[in-house]
Amino acid sequence: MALMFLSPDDPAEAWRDVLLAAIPDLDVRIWPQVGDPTEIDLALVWRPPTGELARYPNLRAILSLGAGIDGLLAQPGLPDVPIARMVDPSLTRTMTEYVLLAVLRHHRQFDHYEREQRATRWSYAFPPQAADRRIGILGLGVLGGAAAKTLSSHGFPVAAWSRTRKQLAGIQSFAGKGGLPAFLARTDILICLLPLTRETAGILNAQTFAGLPRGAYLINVARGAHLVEPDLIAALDSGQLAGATLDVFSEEPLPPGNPLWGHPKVLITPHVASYSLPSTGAADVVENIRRARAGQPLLHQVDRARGY
Ligand code: NDP
Ligand code: OXD
Repeated sequence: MALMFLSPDDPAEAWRDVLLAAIPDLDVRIWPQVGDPTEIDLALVWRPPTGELARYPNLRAILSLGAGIDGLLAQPGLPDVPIARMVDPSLTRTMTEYVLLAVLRHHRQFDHYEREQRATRWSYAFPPQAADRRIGILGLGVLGGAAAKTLSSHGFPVAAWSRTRKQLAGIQSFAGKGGLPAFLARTDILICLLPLTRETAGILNAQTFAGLPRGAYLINVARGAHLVEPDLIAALDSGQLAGATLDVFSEEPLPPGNPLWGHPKVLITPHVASYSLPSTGAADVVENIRRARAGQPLLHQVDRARGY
């Protein structure tokens, strides 16, 4: 049996080499050179072409190269086999770096100074204290949890909203639909690190923005479909939101005509907030290859009914 590697974005040869270093007799086939589809029992994938996974009748498991598996679950004909998502120290570290950078850029008013420089204006603004800037993170999983701890260690009051209540030292926990209004009301910088599911799609909308204090800031690093773009533009233009850092979009690449590109209060990055590396991500993938072939539950196995 063989493992198929399929990703338009990840380094195929580097992944093959780290997997072979751990399992020398692993048969790794890099898509589209996969040979006989009936010989493929494992798929290590990111953004497969629509319907592609339905071509492999003997799949035992799908190992995602991404942490978010919403795209996989939306695939037509997706085989009914266990799916594991990516959990990788590099993915977590780079997400934490991105979130910290985006928070500090707004907190220390670099977004304001970037605009002022373009207008050739020397405009001193009194620097705020971290203790006075309340951070709120939607999603307190692997990535939200790491970001919460780092931001808290920088002196920001941090709260997080999740499906189930959490106990994390120094982090205020809010849970469920009922906990959302109080969480939003105490949040000056809102960071979205939720998985995209039926429950969370469109959560960054006019009602959510209205629940934040006036002048709050948004950082969306989860999925584009969490955000209702016209509601964001209206909130920015009315002053309800002071600005936004956006890494993910409903349509990627973001089309040239999208009004977000030219909005003076928006910083856009091209879905680069975090990335996994073969050197650090391989350990759990190797363990999952072993588990899948032994018929054992996978590490980081997705609950399909929950959607993450
Ligand atoms: P996890 O599965 O570890 O964490 C998800 C968190 O969201 C959990 O705390 C969960 O609550 C919470 N959650 C899920 N559904 C709801 C809901 N309906 N209401 C409230 N809370 C909810 O995911 P990760 O932290 O690993 O990743 C989060 C997302 O980040 C990914 O799904 C992906 O979309 C995105 N991502 C973006 C990247 C980028 O480069 N921009 C890179 C990597 C990931 P509970 O703990 O109670 O289950
Ligand atoms: C992921 C991503 O989910 O890159 O890993 O968005």
